[in-house]
Amino acid sequence: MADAPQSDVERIKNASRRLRGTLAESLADPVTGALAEDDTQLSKFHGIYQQDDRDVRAERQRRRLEPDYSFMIRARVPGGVLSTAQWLNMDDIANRYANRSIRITTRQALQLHGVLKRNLKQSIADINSQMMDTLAACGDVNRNVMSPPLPMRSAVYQAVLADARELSRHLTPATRAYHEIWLDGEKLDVDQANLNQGDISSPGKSAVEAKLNQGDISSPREGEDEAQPPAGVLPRGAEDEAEPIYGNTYLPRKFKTAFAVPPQNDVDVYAQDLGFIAIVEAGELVGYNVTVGGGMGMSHGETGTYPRLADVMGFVEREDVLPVAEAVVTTQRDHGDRTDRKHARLKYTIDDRGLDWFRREVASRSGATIAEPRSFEFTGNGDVYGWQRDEQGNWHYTLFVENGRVADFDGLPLMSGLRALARAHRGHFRLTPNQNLIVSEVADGDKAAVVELLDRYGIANDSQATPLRLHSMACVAFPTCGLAMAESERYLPSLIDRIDEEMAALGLSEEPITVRMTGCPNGCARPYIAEIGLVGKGPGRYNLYLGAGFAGERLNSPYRENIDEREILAALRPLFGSYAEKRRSGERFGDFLVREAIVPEVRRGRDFHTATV
Ligand code: SRM
Ligand code: SF4
Repeated sequence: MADAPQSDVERIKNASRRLRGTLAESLADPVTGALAEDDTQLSKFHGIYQQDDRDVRAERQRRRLEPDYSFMIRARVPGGVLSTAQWLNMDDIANRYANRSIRITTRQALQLHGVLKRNLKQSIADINSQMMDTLAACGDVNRNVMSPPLPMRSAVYQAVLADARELSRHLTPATRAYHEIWLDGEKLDVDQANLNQGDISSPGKSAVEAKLNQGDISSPREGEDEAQPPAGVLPRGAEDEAEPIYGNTYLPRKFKTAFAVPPQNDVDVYAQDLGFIAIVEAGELVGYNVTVGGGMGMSHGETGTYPRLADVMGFVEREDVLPVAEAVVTTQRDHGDRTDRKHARLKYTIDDRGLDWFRREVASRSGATIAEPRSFEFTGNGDVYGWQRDEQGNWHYTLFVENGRVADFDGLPLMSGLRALARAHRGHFRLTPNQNLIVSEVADGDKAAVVELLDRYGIANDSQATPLRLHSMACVAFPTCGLAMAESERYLPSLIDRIDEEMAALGLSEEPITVRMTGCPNGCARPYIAEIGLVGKGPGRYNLYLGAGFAGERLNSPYRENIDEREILAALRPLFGSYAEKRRSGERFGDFLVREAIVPEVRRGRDFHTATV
């Protein structure tokens, strides 16, 4: 491995002059709807993926036409909290330049699909105009930092969100390439604007946030000198372009971070490269248990690749979050495998070198004390739907958005409904890691108006969906994802109809079971920690994985390979039957399958392909 040549992406990064490459020239080239090949790798660091419509790929090939190129844009939303003005802005861009839909992702971010090359620059500039960016939404860097979306214990959630945003800012690449290429050199410090948003748990707005909601981010805050740029907007050329954390070639691979507040593991912290589990004692956030080395991606038939749950590395004080995170990142930067991208994630670095070695390295780089982990317990990894009231008395409504797709569907004007809500609502929107949306910080006096809008548009559909559907997720897959082997977002809803029928026949309709589907083994909907995981193998065919823990604390296990819908239902039917008959009180489906030795208990990624009952 030491002598193996570095992967081609390393060459591209190294030669890119801090992620510039020839992106500007590629954008200006009118002859093709695509970017130059090397630039398709670099554009990811800017939050942009080149794609082509897979539904028409073969037909265009037959007619000797260029593929139907367009771009996916991913906007970062650290902690998933965005202002209603930011939502309205994304809605506007989606309708002007994209495919008239917004995709809420499994990492609390937003995606637009179908943007043509000629509209890319304007779309990115428009996103930034509301102090949101797309930098580092993809690429070999730290991605959108997740934080629990539902702020029930407001003070703790507020503190955790602040830490998540601070870390997001700390790990944002320093290159000016993004601002040069997309914003004509203007440097907007979006992360700082996020930090400036102040106490977002309160329906009373901070000065900056009120301006964001008015769409007026360029006017100074109260008491600020008119001649000075407002906080969050730095003057041109003010920074040094060194990449002190990432260096010239950034990380060997993507890197993901999340903060969790037990008992809800709604961010799926064990699936992250780096996680912070809040430890709350006597109502105070005292620090975090740090987790390292989680990841989902694998390749069919390559047992050297596997999903892995993160290890709990130890407890750190709150003030050590940034140095510890930076040490984790730089250790991976220096020791991650740059020769083989299938072996380049932190999970393999840790499995190859050992957790003890990794802990020592992080402790010595950070100077922090990494103590024994403190105790905590997770009870679930989904969202809590409907109306919830936090400890400050504010209301939050979690809306079910099936597979994260916001559009105006036949009989379900979801996009229009959310637009109307965004115009009327005085708090925030929050995106959940389970692809849903929370209308957040609704004051008592405003609740009736929100209820009226939800009813008028008929979008409060969580009461009509079964718990199974409410605990389901599907990745995007066809027609946009270049890696899809089978349908996912477009197929799971109808498969759930069938599974619902099976469960209803056995009196299981009220059972929440986590079910997640992806169109390929990369694992974008985190299928290997679902009680029922379905992973695309080929058109209409899936591998079936069973038996993960309901709180995302245990992996599932391969159960059937390469099966179609009829075979999926045939495999599940008898298992539901014995679950209905033999389950213990309160026993979850995944736990039942493990107790009955139908599938093995799998906690270590290395055992994923080989464990037996
Ligand atoms: Fe993902 C690649 C969509 C969350 C693991 N993912 C892709 C790409 C960009 C395909 C590509 O490389 O060409 C997909 C674009 C599809 C499209 O048309 O939009 C894509 N991933 C998504 C999203 C939109 C799925 C969704 O339905 O929400 C999620 C965006 C999250 C975000 O806002 O940043 C998304 N991807 C995930 C997750 C879940 C998570 O992060 O918690 C995972 C598993 C966790 C992990 O990283 O291990 C995930 N995506 C991958 C992988 C496999 C990585 C690996 O280690 O092997 C790839 C492929 C790759 O990187 O080579 C991938
Ligand atoms: Fe595409 Fe595979 Fe991710 Fe689904 S899991 S979005 S098919 S890369």
